[in-house]
Amino acid sequence: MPTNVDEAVKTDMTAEVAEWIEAFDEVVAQDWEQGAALLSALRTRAREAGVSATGDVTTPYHNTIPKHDEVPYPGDRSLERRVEALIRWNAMAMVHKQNKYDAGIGGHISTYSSLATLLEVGFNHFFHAKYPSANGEQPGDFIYFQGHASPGVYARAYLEGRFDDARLKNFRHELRGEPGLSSYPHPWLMQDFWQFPTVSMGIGPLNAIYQARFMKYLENRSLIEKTDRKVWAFVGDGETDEVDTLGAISLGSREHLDNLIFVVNCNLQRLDGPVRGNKRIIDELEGMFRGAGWNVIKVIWGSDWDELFERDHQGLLLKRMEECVDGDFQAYKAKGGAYLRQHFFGKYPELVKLVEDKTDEELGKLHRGGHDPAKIYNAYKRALEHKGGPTVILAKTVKGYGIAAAQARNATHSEKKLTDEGLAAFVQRFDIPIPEAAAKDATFYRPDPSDPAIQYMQSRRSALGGYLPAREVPKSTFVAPKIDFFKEWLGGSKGRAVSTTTAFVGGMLRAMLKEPTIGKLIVPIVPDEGRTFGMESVISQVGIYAPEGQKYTPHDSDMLLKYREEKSGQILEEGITEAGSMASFTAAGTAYTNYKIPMVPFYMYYSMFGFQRIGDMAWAFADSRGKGFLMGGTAGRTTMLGEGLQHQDGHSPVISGTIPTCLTYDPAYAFEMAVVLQDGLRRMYEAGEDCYYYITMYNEDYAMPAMPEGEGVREGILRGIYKFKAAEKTAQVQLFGSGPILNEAVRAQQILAEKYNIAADVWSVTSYNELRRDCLDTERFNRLHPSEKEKTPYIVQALGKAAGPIVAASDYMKSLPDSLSPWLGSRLVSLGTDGFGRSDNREHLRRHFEVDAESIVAAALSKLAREGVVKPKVAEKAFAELGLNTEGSGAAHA
Ligand SMILES: Cc1ncc(C[n+]2csc(CCOP(=O)(O)OP(=O)(O)O)c2C)c(N)n1
Ligand SMILES: [Mg+2]
Repeated sequence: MPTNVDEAVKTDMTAEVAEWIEAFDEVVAQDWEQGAALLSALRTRAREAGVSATGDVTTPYHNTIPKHDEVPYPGDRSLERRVEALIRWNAMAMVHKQNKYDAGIGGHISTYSSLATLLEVGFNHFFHAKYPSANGEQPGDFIYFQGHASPGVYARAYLEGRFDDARLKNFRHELRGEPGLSSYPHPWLMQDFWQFPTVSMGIGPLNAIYQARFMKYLENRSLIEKTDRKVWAFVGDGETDEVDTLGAISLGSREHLDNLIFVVNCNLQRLDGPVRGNKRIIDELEGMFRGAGWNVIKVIWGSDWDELFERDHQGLLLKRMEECVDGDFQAYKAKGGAYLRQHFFGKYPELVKLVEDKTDEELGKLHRGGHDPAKIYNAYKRALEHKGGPTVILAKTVKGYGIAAAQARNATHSEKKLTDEGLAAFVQRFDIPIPEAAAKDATFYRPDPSDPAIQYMQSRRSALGGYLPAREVPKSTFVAPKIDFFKEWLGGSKGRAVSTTTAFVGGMLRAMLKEPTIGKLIVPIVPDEGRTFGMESVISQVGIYAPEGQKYTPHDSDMLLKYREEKSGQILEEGITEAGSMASFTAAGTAYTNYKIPMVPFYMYYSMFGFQRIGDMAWAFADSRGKGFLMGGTAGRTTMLGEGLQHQDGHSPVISGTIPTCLTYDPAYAFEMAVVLQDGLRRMYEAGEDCYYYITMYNEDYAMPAMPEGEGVREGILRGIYKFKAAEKTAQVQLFGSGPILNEAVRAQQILAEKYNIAADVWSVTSYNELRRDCLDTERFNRLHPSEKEKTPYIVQALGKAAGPIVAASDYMKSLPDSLSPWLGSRLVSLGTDGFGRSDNREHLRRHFEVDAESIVAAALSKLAREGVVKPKVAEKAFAELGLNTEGSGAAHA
């Protein structure tokens, strides 16, 4: 029966509302959890009744877990405190000492000082190095550390006996002939230690989300056993400003990643100053994560505040906290207890009274939640127990914790050294048992292994399965398919016009997916571009990974090539996120070490939205020693027609060439691609090389020739060049072509012969980057060994006696062929696609960028004219015949 609100009350709801509030207050006074339940029931009711009531995205500024719900701390608090203090000392000493003797070498003190307890509770109670399983051991938890907290992680490994004093002394000294410690987590530099590069802000959290997702993918595809393993990501509060950090959090709840835990170290500061001086970062993050469906646990206040809260019956303490912004909180920690009393408690006489029994020193030491092991333990435990989605722990900490002169100061991030007094105070503050002289010298301190604190930390680690971080690579048992496996593509397309994309996606990829031994290891990744690459058949072949299966009947269910989503689907269809796709590529491409399964990712994407968009991720992939194939589709500035300036890629191989472990190939034909794929599988997975491939794929259809017979073709493809089509008589000119532009070179060869009686050889350059690397290696050898026989770079060997100018044309910038000019000298004329793209068809685009056959012919004649082989007038006449525009400033400026 609806209750009628009478007319008087309708015009003035004040009394009615007051009654409701009073009733609610009564419930809360009895039991605040009942209050929360009542409110939630009311909300549900309102929703059922169609009343839209906006819900709060933030909860009050106090700990999510009430005191009475806490479990007692299971560890030995005093031994843990001692271990933590020793780690703090050694971490600080490491940075201090290095900067004292090598000014400017850098490092960070304050980040770890805020993070120490958050990590230590994890190391002592949560971070498993292994999980036992029926079939032997399973990999443990994955920890993404805040990169610039690395000194603390090293200091712990030192106490554990994994590093000696000499190693610590080589922090940031990696080039001294003995092992050093890298500035930040770099698997490339410390391959037995670090697993995940994190220091480029945002990359760690993004990769962690996709790592957790990939873990479930492997479980759902029955490739690994399901265990309780977790992905922990320690993130800076300033770091959350990076779009990479928060941009993918909805994936966590969408795919129910309850194996994922973020811990945001909310020390309220970043490098320059406060993260949100005028607001509270914890509120902002709570809103974002709750909105995205995460379980949010706030750890704001330490246990010593509990008693104050209990005595504060009016809720004034919470009210006062909610009046403050982070700039205030920072000042309270920077300025100490007396200031806190005056400015925080001082606002209300009741609060002044509340703390009248405490000294200023005691007030100054009131802990924040992120420095209280009991609060942290309870938060971690809840996070572990939470099912159905990811958890974020927002832990309030103090930057520069315990470093008197630097604590909570804006400049603390950049502090590298302490004064003598600062060192002495540190030793006193954390009770480090070393004499004053050793303190002033920042001498490392590691008690004897029999010391109870060391024994304790060792026993905790052995109970949790060993040390972390640790990176292990099992011996490879992978057997790459032999080249015969690809023979269909070595033989050409028998006149049928196809693109290299179709040859790969519809052909080689599908064949690899069917291959009995490696098929299941292939991970096709695509960011909403599957149809562009003709992946429909692959989708119906192996399905799209969808942890909840397909809950709907797809509209195309009665068709042969249907959209198939399933729990054990193999394709990672990422939606429109190249950064997310790259994170999946990273999880898959490092599975050989992290999960001990050599997964082989093929990430197919729009090449323009590759390196220039996610370049930092591609760099971190290399650092991670990642393996796999980046397949840059719709490649080439003139081959990708129609789409124009933002879509036409003329520079990805230039950028990929900057990554030391990335091998770039620009194949013209299917057989070249097949040779590269086969060798890539062999090198990365069978021979265990830590490298990865970037291969361009084009959408221009043409007949794929068979692989030319003859020795050296395979080697040439892999090393970067081979003669594709020799002239009928001795060539006067050499034409280099790559990708579809090789066809233009072949056509130019014909025009030159038929119209101008000039013989030209045509070479396919599959990789300028590999050729250049070989040149550089050879050049270095020759430079450093002047008395030994000079070595010849491969490009020079391959050219042999081939004479005349070299006209090199590709669908990329001229700097690509130009990179060989030191070894080709004045012979080289580069044609490329410098400048912004345009919307038009290939014919017009290639003419505009001067990479079509006619432009190649003209370049050859022009160079021959300069060399006196043909008359300049002949060249000029040819330009007119070929219809070339010789005026204007060219595509580079257009
Ligand atoms: C992409 C990127 N931009 C800038 C930096 C430089 N940098 C290193 S640490 C830091 C501040 C980090 O603040 P926060 O995330 O709050 O971590 P805290 O040290 O406070 O724990 C900055 C700007 C970086 N490492 N990566
Ligand atoms: Mg911070």
